[in-house]
Amino acid sequence: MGTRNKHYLWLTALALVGLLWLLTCGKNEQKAVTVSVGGQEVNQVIQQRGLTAQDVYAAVKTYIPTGKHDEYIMFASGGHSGQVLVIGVPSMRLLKVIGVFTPEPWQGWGFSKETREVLAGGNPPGKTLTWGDVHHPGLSETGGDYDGQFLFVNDKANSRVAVIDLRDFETKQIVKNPISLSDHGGTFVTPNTEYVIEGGQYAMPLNGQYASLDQYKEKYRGMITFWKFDRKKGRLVPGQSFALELPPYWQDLSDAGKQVSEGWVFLNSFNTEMATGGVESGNPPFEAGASQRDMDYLHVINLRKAEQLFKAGKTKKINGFNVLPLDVLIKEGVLYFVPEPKSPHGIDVTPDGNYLVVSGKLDPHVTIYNFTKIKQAIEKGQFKEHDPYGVPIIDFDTAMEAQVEVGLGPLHTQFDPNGYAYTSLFLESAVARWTLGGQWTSKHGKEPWTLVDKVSVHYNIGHLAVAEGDNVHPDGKYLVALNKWSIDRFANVGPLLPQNFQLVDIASKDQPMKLLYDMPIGIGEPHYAQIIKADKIKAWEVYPEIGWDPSTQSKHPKAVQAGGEKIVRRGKTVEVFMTAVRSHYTPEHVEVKKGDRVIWHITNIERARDATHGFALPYYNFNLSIEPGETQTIEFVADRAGVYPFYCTEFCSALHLEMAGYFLVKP
Ligand code: CUK
Ligand code: CUA
Repeated sequence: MGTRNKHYLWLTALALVGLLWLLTCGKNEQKAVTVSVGGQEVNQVIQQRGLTAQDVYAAVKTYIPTGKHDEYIMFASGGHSGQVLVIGVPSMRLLKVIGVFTPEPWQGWGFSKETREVLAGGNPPGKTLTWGDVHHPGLSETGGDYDGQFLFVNDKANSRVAVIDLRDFETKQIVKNPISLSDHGGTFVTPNTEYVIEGGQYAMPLNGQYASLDQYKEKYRGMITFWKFDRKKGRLVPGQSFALELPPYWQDLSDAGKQVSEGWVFLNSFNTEMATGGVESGNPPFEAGASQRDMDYLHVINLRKAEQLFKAGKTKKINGFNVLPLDVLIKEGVLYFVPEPKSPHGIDVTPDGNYLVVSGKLDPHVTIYNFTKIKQAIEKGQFKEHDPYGVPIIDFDTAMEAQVEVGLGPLHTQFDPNGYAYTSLFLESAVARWTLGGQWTSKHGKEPWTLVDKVSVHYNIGHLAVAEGDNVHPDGKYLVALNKWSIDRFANVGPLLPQNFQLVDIASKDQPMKLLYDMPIGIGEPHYAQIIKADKIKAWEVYPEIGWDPSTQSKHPKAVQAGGEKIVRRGKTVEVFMTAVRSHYTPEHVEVKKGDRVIWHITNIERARDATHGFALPYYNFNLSIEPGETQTIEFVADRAGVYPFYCTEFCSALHLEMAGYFLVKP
């Protein structure tokens, strides 16, 4: 260790001494203090562990003492696990994994009748899907800021959208997009969550029929879907939702306009070459074929106008879903293009709504478009040319406000309250901090549109998330880099490595960004995350009343109170009304005949926080998690005679092992 470092170490140690003195001694008692805990001096620990001043700073910034809570909650995509990860920030402690597209036994997700029905809502006709590829969690917003009520996520693999209610952190609805098998530009919400946006990705015939790749330009199409959200019911309403038919470019990320651009939606694209691949037949592979042109198209969509046209009946039905045809979009002035350079990826609207930041994966710049200029060009009908389908194209130089050279492989951008933008640099494994122009310039007195700082991350960052960093009022303070590779960051766990979420300190507007913490993610491939102030979430501690059905957020018709338990036989159907409380089920014996249909409701009649009971039934493949107040149902045919001990899977009390019973099936 160099003298300089030693010097810092001493300064930090002194600061710690001061801090501990303040904490332990109060204001008036002037006792002599040695900074020691349990007989060991803090300095010694620092020295023994070989920590630098920076390490100590990072530790002190992120450590949350036992019993204390994080300031922020991060909702991260669980990638192809199909789930959502809930993480405390700045501690980076995993708080929960929410079952969404994939059955999850600990939560009983996809085992009870109620949760199976939610999962089945996302099945295409005739198929049962048991996984999803979660890309973009989108929190519900009011006035362009997160309101803590709902979370939406998309499944890129099958074009589905799920709704999670943040009163109990459970998935309430999954909808299957009827006209597509692949999405990406979702989920993002309009500033008051009137619509949840699901943009498509890989073009295909929207009616789901076969068409050969020779007919790509005529028969294949892209799409963007606007799912109407009924906040009171907490559900997407398919009948009030509609899609736009788009040219068969591969649409990518999207974002909703806000403030000045509210009512507009932006969507970028790649493969405007309309390459169809086929490397095995001597064609250029997609990666080359889709990157030939210098420019792709930013799609500028007038959502208000599209909504009017939908309400005026200008849609046609494809697979029973409302779709505004491409020719209508062009004729009525719903869709415009602006060229975007070099395989664009992210599109992010600045907090004031006036600038659109687009990254080019193969361009070291971010390009900033000015919405007001785009709107003026549209109003004046200033179009340089049209694409092969007739969509008007606004001139690049007319729409462009600035370009900032940020580094290699820029992907996604978020914002803080100090007038900075943060862009992830995939190829460079770094985060770039740069100054926003416009109304933001005045706040920091620096030149607008310039790079000011960079921090290395490890490695190959995809998205980044700043606390409330895509809101009208960003919070800043922390940034999480969602890194795709971790290589040497953690103990070797074999060839499949965890990914790495890295926490970065961005609190000071004058100091450089500082890396604080590494969190290995051993599930899925997380793409995007959003970070919300923890106090905005008003989750229940227990369900509001005994006999609650979370799938409807109301009283379950088959719930019973203590004393109301019964077994009712009707012909070959046996219906069980059971309660669970520490430490027994009532009844403890359930006997049926082979071939009976069994409908079995279990109500947890506890009111104590955390008094969850499980319910495992062997052979028949059930596990439930029944939280305090909850009622859950299993339904099956007792198709094999025998004796099946059932038991509680949550260690709920000292006599938890005794919380069991026998299910007997008579031959
Ligand atoms: S995408 Cu993964 S790094 Cu699906 Cu938002 Cu850009
Ligand atoms: Cu109930 Cu263990």
